[in-house]
Parts: sequence; structure tokens; C-alpha cells
Amino acid sequence: MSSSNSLVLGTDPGRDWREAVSAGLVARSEQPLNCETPPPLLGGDVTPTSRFFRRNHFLIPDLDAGTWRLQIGGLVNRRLTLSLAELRHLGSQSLAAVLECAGNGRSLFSPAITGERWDLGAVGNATWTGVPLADVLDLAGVRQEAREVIFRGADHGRVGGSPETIAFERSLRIGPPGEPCAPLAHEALLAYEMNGEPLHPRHGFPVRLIVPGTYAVTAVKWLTAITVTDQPFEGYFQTSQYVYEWQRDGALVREPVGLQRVRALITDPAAGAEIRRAGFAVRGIAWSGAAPVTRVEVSLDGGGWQAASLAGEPGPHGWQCWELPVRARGPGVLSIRARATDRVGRTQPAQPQWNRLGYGGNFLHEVQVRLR
Ligand SMILES: Nc1nc2c(c(=O)[nH]1)N[C@H]1C(S)=C(S)[C@@H](COP(=O)(O)O)O[C@H]1N2
Ligand SMILES: [Mo]
Repeated sequence: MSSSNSLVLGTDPGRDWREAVSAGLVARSEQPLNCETPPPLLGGDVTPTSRFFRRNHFLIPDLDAGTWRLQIGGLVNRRLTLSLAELRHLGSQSLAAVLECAGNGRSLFSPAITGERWDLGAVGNATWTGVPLADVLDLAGVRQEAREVIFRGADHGRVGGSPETIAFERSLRIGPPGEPCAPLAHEALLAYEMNGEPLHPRHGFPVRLIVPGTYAVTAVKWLTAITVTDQPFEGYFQTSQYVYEWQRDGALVREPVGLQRVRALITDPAAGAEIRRAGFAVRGIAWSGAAPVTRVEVSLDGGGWQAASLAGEPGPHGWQCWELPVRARGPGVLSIRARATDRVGRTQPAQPQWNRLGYGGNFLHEVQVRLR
């Protein structure tokens, strides 16, 4: 029996808040709990769970591993009800994947946007272990006419002034049987571990969805039901939020957020650091949902872009660590900027396109330091 079955943790908002602050996170709201990781704490391959950003729309549900069940139904040949032990028996695959909130960087848009005022730290990289979604769907037998799969979390609350309570729900497209799954769904994992331990209650215990390369709204926490359907899902978090909304050729265009946009962050030196040596290293992380990052460049004081070296083996969906030794002479303020490019040639724009809800803001990260 897995050790997670004996893990019964209450969720105490005050304690969650204090833990976040003592881990060095910047808290944006206490209830629901929303906090981000300052870039200097993001350096390194994997983000420790204690420092991983937290993004919740409702209060964190307190689920008991012993009584929790995952229901799989809708357009399937066999409805399934799985306990945690049964789900774990279905498989154990691990991958590193970046979770980034689509609203990361929102506070940098101008004109300003309402919504959680994320700076650049609503992102983390973790190792996720779980059962491939495709295996569970195969077990249930997806019917010919199925087109989408809806994932429901145990958390719920009111949104947009409505008196009704809704659950956190999202859907993924799937291909007709016999065709490969839609590209986003085919690598998805029903994850029960994060960084080698049972999921923490605030990160979705006992099971969450992970869809590598996509903005983290897809990563439904506290999963309780998976429903296969032939209809487009139009839930609040699918069609009212997490959509790019902009004017194009005089018309209002709405598109769901999807792949994470390419981005580099500077993790070292920290903004405002005092540097006493002429030679020092600039380090950071970079990721892209479309393809692995193949180039990171750094510009000092607006000068030419210099290529950084890429370190380690992040895997297809983990973030890429990078480093560049530089020399700069003081005294004075030095501006350091970083820019990433991925294998399919996507790179960071000078100014991301403003959109009403403030998603996909992959601004170039600039850090200013003081040279002594
Ligand atoms: N059930 C549920 N799943 C959820 C959310 C939520 O509020 N409820 N928030 C989503 C969003 S918008 C983000 S950015 C990620 C944050 O995951 P984390 O808190 O583990 O960092 O979870 C996603 N999954
Ligand atoms: Mo998010």
C-alpha cells in the first residue's frame, strides 16, 4: 500500500500562507492561496516543492486518499471507478515538465490589466510521476464519436458574480479513435507524485493532470472525474477565462491559451545585486511549449546579443539552464537582458501583444545590478 494513503493533511489557509512566505515566495492573495517564486529562487534544474508557485481559484480541498475515487465516464465502453492504489497500479512514468501560469508577467502589460498581478515567478519545473492518460482512456474504451475529455477538480466556488457554485473544470481535445490523440493530449499524465513524493495537498493531492508544454491551467488538481464527450466544453475556465482576446482586422478574436510561449529568466544575479568583480556569470532558465530551447542570448546595457551556453539535459519539457560569463566595468548600473529561441524558431518579442485578460506575457527579462 502506498505511503500516500496514510497522509491526511488538513488545509489551513493561515499555515499555507506562512509556509509560502517563509520559503521566500511572494504572496499575491491568501484566500485563495496565490503566490509566486522570485526568479533568484528558480535557479537550478528542478524547483523544490516548498518553493513552487501556487495558483488557486478556490479554497484547497482536503481529500482523503482512502476514500478518494476517480470516476471515468461519458462516451466510453466501460465506466471506471478507480481508487488511488488501483490508479497507481496502472503505471508509473516520470517526466520533468514546466508549469507556467498563463498570467505570468501580467503586471508588466501596459495599459494595466485586472487579475492576479503576477510578476515573473508564476512558474516552476518539477518531476511528475503518474499514469499516461492515454492508458486510462484505453482501459475505459473511448467511443468513436468522442472529441473532448473534461477533467473535474474537487474544488469549487462562485465566479463572475453568479450565485451558482461551479467546480474547476477544463477539457482537452482528443482525436477520433485510430488517429493519434490531439498533440496536447497524447503526452498527458495523471500524476500522483511531484519531485518523487506524493503530490502535496496544495498541488493537487492525490492526483492531477499534467499536459506537458501547455499553460498550467490545463493541469487540473484534485482530480475526481474524467468525462468523455462529443460536444465542445464551454465551462467558465475554458471559454470565459484563459482565452487571448484581441482585436484583429477590426474584429474581436478569442483564442484559448495553449502552448507556453518561449521565455528566458535571469536567476543570477538578482535584481539590485551589488557586484564587486569585473568578471561574473549570468545564469538563468528558459523554456518553450512548442519545442526545446536551442538558444539563449544575453545583452548588457542594450549592446549586442551574446550566446549563453546551455547546461544539462532537461528532457523535452523541462526547462533549460543556461550560463554566460561576462565582464563589465563599474562603477554604475548595468542592465542585463536575456532572450530565448526554441528549435522551431520561436523567440521573445520586444513587446508581447496586449490582450484583455493579460495572458502569454513573455516579456524579455531585464535585471539591473550595481557594479562597484
Ligand atoms: N482544481 C484546480 N486545478 C487547477 C487550478 C485550480 O484553481 N483548481 N488552477 C490552475 C492554474 S490557473 C494553474 S497556474 C496551476 C497552478 O498549479 P500549482 O498551484 O500546483 O502551481 O493549476 C491549475 N489547476
Ligand atoms: Mo494559471
